[in-house]
Amino acid sequence: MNDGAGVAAVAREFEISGSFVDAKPYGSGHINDTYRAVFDDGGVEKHAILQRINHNVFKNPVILMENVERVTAHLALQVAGEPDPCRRVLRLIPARDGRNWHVDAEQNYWRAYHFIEDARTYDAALSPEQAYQAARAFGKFQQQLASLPAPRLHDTIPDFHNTPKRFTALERAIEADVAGRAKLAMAEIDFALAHQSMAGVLLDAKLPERVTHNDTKFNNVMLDDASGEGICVIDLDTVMPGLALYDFGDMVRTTTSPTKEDEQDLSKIAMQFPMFEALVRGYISTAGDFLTGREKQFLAFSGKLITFEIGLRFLTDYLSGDTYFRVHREGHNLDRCRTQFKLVQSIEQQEEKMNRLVESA
Ligand code: ADP
Ligand code: GN1
Ligand code: MG
Repeated sequence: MNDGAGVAAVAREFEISGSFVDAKPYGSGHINDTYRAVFDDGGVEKHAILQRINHNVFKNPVILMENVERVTAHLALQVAGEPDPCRRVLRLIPARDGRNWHVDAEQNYWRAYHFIEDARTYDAALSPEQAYQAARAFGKFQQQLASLPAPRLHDTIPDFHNTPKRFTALERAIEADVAGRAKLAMAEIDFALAHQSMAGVLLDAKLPERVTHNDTKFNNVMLDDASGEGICVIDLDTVMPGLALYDFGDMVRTTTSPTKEDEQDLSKIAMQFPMFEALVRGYISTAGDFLTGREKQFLAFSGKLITFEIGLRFLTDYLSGDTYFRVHREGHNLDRCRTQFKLVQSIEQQEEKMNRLVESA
């Protein structure tokens, strides 16, 4: 559907100077379609990010874009005094009609961002220093958005991190077994059912609502090529009211194990303690001032819970015939579920030690 010609036509709808050269799929996200577009501006090569918003997942792209507009404008004010401010926040490129998005003939919603040069994302963390930088950046992001003026942001996906509801969705998928795959996932189904009791813990803990990112995968923060600093938090579709621990938990999920999320060799999956230690240090360095003692108590647990929750979601999608997450091979969502559940086990084995570290941080 989004062939080269289609993307070229979309690119021309945005206020980007120069002539369009090409656009290639970019990044490894599971939901939206992201392209890196190249333009020739009087002999100078320029880049932009073009994204088609997945409206099966984000039912209301207009309220989503309202959130993104408010969040990026607020962040821009916060970074104004810092060096190189333009690379520290996503900047929307307006469409030619003045709005910050474009709707194509097939009712797809598109947006464009200025390209952040000389920085990149990684699908897995290469060192504790990278983990530290990512956690510092996500903590700073939460701290900067603590002063976002009212009104409350829209919930772009209601109950996004409601683990008990995710659990119920899995139970329904097991029952329906529409793709006839339950027999291929018995061990994973058993694991999920045996861990049900942890699902409601964070919701029951009466923790403060904050503005959170909600998708703090390690590859949603850009690290500066020269300094290694976590320079810009990206992928803002799920920024909405949430718990700070959803964000910390997803950092643990995506940063502490040495492989990508879809690794098939499960012997490689483990929670590496030095990575966790770096995450705690990085996160506390920027979020420490506003986090309550009670939130801190759940830092290690949140890693286990969010890893479990995303595992539930991968398993649910596998059983439902892969309708939500983009897949690239047979059994892809089952592979992803397996890495999550293996990591949950690894966290369980080290949880006491992780809690001791948090207490002393
Ligand atoms: P997805 O929903 O597909 O994960 P992202 O917004 O995370 O979408 O973008 C996908 C990838 O594109 C990112 O991992 C990052 O490498 C790159 N990217 C996104 N925004 C920018 C930007 N403004 N400048 C440079 N690269 C970007
Ligand atoms: C999706 O869009 P992407 O790839 O950053 C998903 C997250 C999951 C993640 C698992 C809107 O994130 O919630 O944690 O995949 N995003 C949405 O890799 O569902
Ligand atoms: Mg992303």
